[in-house]
Amino acid sequence: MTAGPFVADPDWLDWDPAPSRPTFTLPPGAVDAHCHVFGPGDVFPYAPERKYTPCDASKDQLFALRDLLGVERSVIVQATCHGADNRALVDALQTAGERARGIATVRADVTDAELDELDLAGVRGVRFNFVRRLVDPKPDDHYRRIVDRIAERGWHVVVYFEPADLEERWELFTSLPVDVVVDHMGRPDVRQSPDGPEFQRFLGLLRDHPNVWSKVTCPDRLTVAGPPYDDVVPFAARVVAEFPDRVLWGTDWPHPNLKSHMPDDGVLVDFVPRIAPTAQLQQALLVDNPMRLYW
Ligand code: 0GY
Repeated sequence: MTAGPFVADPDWLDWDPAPSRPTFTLPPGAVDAHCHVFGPGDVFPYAPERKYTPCDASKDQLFALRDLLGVERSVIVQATCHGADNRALVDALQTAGERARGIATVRADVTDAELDELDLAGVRGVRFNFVRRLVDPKPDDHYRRIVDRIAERGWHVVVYFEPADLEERWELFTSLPVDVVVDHMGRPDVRQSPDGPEFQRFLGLLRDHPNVWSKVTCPDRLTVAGPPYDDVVPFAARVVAEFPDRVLWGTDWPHPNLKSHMPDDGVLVDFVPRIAPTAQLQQALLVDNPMRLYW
């Protein structure tokens, strides 16, 4: 797929244009709490500082998937390929109205007027990304300055990191005076045991800090075995069981930077009852938790 004036990276895997209809029926009001829009590049250019060039994935294509899967609302997360230029995100939020909320990326010198505009569009937080293949992480102070700006608005922070970053940035992550949502369970190495030190450190973060939440997303990114992601189930099910009121689910459409395979979004919906096996857990994960945090 081309991306307007941009050409996607040579090894780029395009999102699945014909996902299967899931077997599992999402409850009324279900929220996809982690998805993105890319461009289209001819309308919303990709950022000069980006580390990858994706194929386009427009708001209309996102909303079509939402409807196919039986999702009611979306939380659209600013992707690093757009840097701190939130125009594509804001445009998608304005189109979706009450059916979407957003997570933006801002610089430390963002103005109050810019934050007001983002808030009005439906942005409810900022994302701090520590994954080196996506961004050049900054000193803790940079993130603290931004948190000082957004805390008073009632916004929260979404963090994307890998296990080594958790140890390195523990002091930062555990001292933020807002809710902190961790992307993709902090990317555990699923070849290790969920009872091993790496994942126990992550569980300890949630145990000891009631303001920390986790997305139980991206089995497709974490798996070694491949679909239907049996090897990720013990990790995600553990988090859902222990922290039923602080977990979020999402598709991660359009699935940037995957290398082994492109997931079928219907299969990602069918993953839900395997990690949240009761109607009560599903209601919390899919509806009550994201509604509390974002609406
Ligand atoms: C994700 C994961 C990835 C990319 C980004 O903002 C991004 O570019 O988050 C990744 O490559 O692991 O959550 O979409």
